[in-house]
Amino acid sequence: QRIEVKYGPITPKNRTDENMERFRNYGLGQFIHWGLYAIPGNEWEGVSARGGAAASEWIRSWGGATAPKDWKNTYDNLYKQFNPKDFDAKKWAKQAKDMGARYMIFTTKHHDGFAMWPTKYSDYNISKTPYKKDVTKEIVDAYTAEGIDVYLYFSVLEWNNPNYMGAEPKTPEEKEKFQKFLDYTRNQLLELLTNYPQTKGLWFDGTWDKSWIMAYEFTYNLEKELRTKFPGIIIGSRFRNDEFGKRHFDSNGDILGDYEQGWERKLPAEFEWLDGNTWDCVMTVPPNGWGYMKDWSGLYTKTSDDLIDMLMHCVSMNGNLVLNFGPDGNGKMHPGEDILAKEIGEWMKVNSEAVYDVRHAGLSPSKLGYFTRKENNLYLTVFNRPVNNIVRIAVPKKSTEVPKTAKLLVDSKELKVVHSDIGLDLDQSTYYDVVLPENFNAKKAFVIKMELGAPKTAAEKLM
Ligand code: H79
Repeated sequence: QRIEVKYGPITPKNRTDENMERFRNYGLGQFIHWGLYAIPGNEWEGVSARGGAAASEWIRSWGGATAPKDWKNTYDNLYKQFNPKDFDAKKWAKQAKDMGARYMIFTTKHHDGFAMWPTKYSDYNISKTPYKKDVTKEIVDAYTAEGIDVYLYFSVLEWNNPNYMGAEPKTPEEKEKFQKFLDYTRNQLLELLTNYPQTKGLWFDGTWDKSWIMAYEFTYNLEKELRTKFPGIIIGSRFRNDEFGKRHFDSNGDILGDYEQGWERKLPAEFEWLDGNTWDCVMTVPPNGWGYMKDWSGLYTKTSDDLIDMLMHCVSMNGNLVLNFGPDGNGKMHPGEDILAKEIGEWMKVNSEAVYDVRHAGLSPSKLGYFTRKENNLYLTVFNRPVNNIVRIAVPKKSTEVPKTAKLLVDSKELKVVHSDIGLDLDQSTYYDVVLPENFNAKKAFVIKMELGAPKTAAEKLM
């Protein structure tokens, strides 16, 4: 039973315009968390502040055992040291391109409130650093030149803004202050989209406080204004809530915005959970650190195998994987990130056909890996190679399309496909066996590309 929602969705659940189709086709993206937190890199005076237990970009909030007494003040003055001598946006963009990323998200302003662009609306911005130059512009231009679509990350909440409060503003003074903060937020967003017209969309964060939740009328109008002034802009579900305080989805369960932003360091176990919504998953390399961490020792950092598995998990369910990088205070990626970018890029060079422009295949999940589909091509990215090197594909008995041919993306050699109707009536399936080459011994996940066609032999026909 639906209820009346006044501040519900502004755009339809699944926009079909070109921008949204592009979003659904990206497959792989890159997140970049870069800000003042890159300078400490999760440490104070060379001592790891809190190991891997807390996110490095939150160091201003949690301080840690080795923090100086007045660490918040120390932090708020870090901008005087921001002078990234190794920063080369073109190098980052080239690396992202070689990795296979088709979009990127850049932290224009994280919770510390520091603007990585020369905003007119606050002095706490990049132009006041020794570096002075507009890093956001350098990044937007360099990535756009590589053909990588740019999205801007924007934290609404700010830890050190005197006009910001987390609680609901109650007194007239509080209301006036918070209204100033709302106007400031609006100004900054309009400024960003005006300064960087190549921007394809916004990735919002820090919108969970009561003050913002209660500003539903303001945020509703702001979303409308952004869409009117910047047609085609893509806005995630973390931006706002309805008048009943429901975030991401309104009180009727309808998505607020163009893509679901709930998949932060987590993945849906089942396709059905997504309810047909567009989505992306943003993922860290360390367990939970988005900004630069000098010291990765003692932490499990994801391998390229882990990340490729997550990538295929996402795209097999119509989502994108956005892999986070946290460059250091000088503008260099972590050496571990350089290695991952290279390994993923090498894998993508061979296998990106199974990643780009694909959709959920509609088959039962395979224990061997992930299915993706594009037109009449079915891809199985195999992570669990069968001991007998026979890859068994289950197809519904009533299916009007079955695998006709198969090859490996790695060498394009034709593989034998055998209809093996083993007589097991497990789930109304019949089976097709793809026979891998003798002594096949891949050390990485590999992709089998199958062409689908109508079943033709008697045995293949409906039973
Ligand atoms: O930028 C990265 C993180 O710093 C940021 N999002 C990614 C992309 C992030 N900020 N916070 N979090 C992630 C998790 C926040 C959790 C909490 Fe809360 C905020 C716990 C209490 C306040 C939100 C509101 C979750 C529970 C209540």
